Amino acid sequence: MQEGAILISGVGGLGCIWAQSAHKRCSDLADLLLVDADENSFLGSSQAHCLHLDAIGDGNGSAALPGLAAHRLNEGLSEIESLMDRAELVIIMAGLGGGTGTGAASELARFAKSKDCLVISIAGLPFAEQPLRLALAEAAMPTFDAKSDVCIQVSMERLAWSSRKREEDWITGAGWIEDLIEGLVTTLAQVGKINLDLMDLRTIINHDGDATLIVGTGEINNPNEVVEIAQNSPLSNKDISGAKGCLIQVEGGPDMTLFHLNQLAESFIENLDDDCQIILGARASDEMVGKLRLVALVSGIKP
Ligand SMILES: Nc1nc2c(ncn2[C@@H]2O[C@H](COP(=O)(O)OP(=O)(O)OP(=O)(O)O)[C@@H](O)[C@H]2O)c(=O)[nH]1
Ligand SMILES: [Mg+2]
Repeated sequence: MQEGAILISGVGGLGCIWAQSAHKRCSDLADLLLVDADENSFLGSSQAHCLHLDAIGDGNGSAALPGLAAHRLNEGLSEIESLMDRAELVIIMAGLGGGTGTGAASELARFAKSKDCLVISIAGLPFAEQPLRLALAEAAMPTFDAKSDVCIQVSMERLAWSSRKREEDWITGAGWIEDLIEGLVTTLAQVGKINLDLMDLRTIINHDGDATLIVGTGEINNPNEVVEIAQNSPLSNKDISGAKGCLIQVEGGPDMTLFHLNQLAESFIENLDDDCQIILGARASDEMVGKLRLVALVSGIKP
C-alpha cells in the first residue's frame, strides 16, 4: 500500500457487512479491516484484516455489552497498529444498538485519531421499535461523533424505507453506502480529470461546525435530478444550507463534458453559503457511461 492509504473498516455484524460490500467496489484502492466478536462476520473476505474480539471465548458475539467490546478492542490494538500507521484516512462503519459496534467503533476511531488519521464514520441508528437498542445507540453516539472528523448518522428506518422503494435489501445499505464509499475512495485515490486529494479533504473538514457526506447517482442528461437524488438520500440527515466548505467530486463516463460538470456543481452549490469555500474534482471512467455521480463533503454546517 502506498502513501495516503485508505482503510475501510467495519465493526460489529452490520458494520462488517457494510464495509465488505463497500470494499468490493474499490478493493484495489483501499484496505479492509473487519472487527467483530462473531467470527461469521469474517467469512468470505479473504483480503480482509480481521480482528476477533472474543469476549467470552465462544466466538459468538459480545452479548450486548458495549463496555466489554471496547475493552477487548483495546486489548487487540497491537494487532492492527501497523495497519493504522500506514493509513491516512480511516472509514469506520457500525450499526449501533448491539454490543460490539456500539462499544468498539468509537474506540477504533480514537485509536485512528491517535495515529493522525482522518476519520470518517458511518453510524447506523436502530429502529424506533427497538427501544433498548435505540437507548444504547443514543448513549454511544456523542462519543463516536466526537472521536470522528465526520460522522454520518444513518437512520435504519429511513434506509429500510428507501430500500423498499428500490426493492433492495436495507441490511446491505441498498447500494447507498457502497456508492458513498466508492465515490469517496475513488475521489481520493485515483487521478481524475481534476484531481482531489487528502489535503483537500483536510482543508474542508477543518471548517468549524458540523460536516456531512452526500452522494447521488443519476442520468447524464439530467444533472439537476442527480442533485435532487443526492439531497434526498437516506444518508444525508443534515440541513446543508449556509454551509461554509464543500468538496465536490463529479464522476461520469467518457461522455461527461464540462457542461455537465458545471451544471451539476452549480445546481448543488446554489444551496450553500455565498462565501462557501468550494473545491471541485471530476473523474471519468468507462463504467459510468450515461451516468453522473455526485459525491460531496459539506462542512461548516450550523449544528
Ligand atoms: N430489525 C433488525 N435490526 C437489525 C438487524 N441486524 C442489525 N440490526 C440493527 O443493527 C444494530 C447493530 O446490529 P449488529 O451490527 O448486528 O450488532 P453488533 O455490533 O454485532 O453487536 P453484538 O452482536 O450485540 O455484539 C442493532 O441495534 C439493530 O438495531 C436485523 O436483521 N433486523
Ligand atoms: Mg454481532
